[in-house]
Amino acid sequence: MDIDAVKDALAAQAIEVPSWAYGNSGTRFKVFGSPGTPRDPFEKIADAAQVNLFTGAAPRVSLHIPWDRVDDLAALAQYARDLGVEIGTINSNVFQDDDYRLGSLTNADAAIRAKAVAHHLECLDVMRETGSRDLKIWLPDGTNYPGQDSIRARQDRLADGLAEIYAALRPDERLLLEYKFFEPYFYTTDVPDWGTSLVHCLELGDQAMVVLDTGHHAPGTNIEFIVAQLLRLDRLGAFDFNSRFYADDDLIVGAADPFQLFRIMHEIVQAGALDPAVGVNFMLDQCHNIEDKIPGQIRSIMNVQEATAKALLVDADALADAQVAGDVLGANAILMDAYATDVRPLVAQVREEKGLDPDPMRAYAASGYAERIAAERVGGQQASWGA
Ligand code: PSV
Ligand code: MN
Ligand code: MN
Repeated sequence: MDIDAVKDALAAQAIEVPSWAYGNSGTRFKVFGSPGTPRDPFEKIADAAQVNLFTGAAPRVSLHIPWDRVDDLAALAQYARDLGVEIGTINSNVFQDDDYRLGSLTNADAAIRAKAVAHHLECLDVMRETGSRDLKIWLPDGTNYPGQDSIRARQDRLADGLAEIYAALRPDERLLLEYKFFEPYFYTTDVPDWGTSLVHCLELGDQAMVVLDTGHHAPGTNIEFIVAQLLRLDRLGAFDFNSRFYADDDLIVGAADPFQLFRIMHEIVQAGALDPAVGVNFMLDQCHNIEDKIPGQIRSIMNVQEATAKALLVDADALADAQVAGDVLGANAILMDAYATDVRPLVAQVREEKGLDPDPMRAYAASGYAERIAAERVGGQQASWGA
């Protein structure tokens, strides 16, 4: 085992954080406020920059439009750079406008479809003003009742709308299409699974990639299989990492099922897809309803790092030999040995070698930042958690 190579891979790992994780969020039952909550997108970026400051592994922040729309986007991007981070993926939002009650790109009304396309073109403008490469599309579109609309016609409208958006991409830009099996509609969803997303991406072209949100599958789904398949086809554009126990829970990644996260990262490592050149953008898509948000994000980054470290420790040669030899239990033991390794000292050492505190949770708590923002910021913004 080349431990230096493992450490180099860990030191280079980057995980993008979502601006909306720093706002207050909740369920339809209650949104709990928290002291120091950001009042505008600049303050969300400032909080995200703290996560990068203490982990050294969160150099980009995803924006959600229109939640993060500001008059001077170039100033927002510059502000981010001044704090040591960059603007990452731009997420469109067609889930909070009354016009989209019966769908956005899939709506039977051509005027509403055109409005949804125009919103995505506006997001492309945001990308160009902020230096972002990726447009991430998650559509709430679906139906509640059998017969409500034609399943097939909606797919055709979707294909047309996506093609219009795709045609506006520059050669270095990507369209990332996220799927989710249900909610906010409960009978059909227009992009419910990776197969549907992939079919549309294949039709669009090489710049269209699938987004895998770990919370968007039915219980028991083998997510690492999907990862392996999409990597094989060069169509895994990004992850939205989070944890689910029941549905789209958006809990801290690695909290519910750290073994699943390890299995996912094992597929990534095996495919060499930690390398940014492969094009997989590792993002968090989480909200912190009852826990403190910045520590919640720091813990999330640490969980991804630990799962990655374990995946990097898998003895790939021995595993391949055992697999070829048909050594069922031997192969399984090699994987489980890596998973059972306590990698926390190794990850802490990587941090120290980067000049960081080995314990980012403790270092952040000791920094006084939480107390400072609680005193300075009054009337924090409520993240619009509509999906
Ligand atoms: C939808 O549930 C989703 O996962 C999409 O990524 C949205 O952009 C995000 O949540 C925020 O609502
Ligand atoms: Mn998501
Ligand atoms: Mn979601």
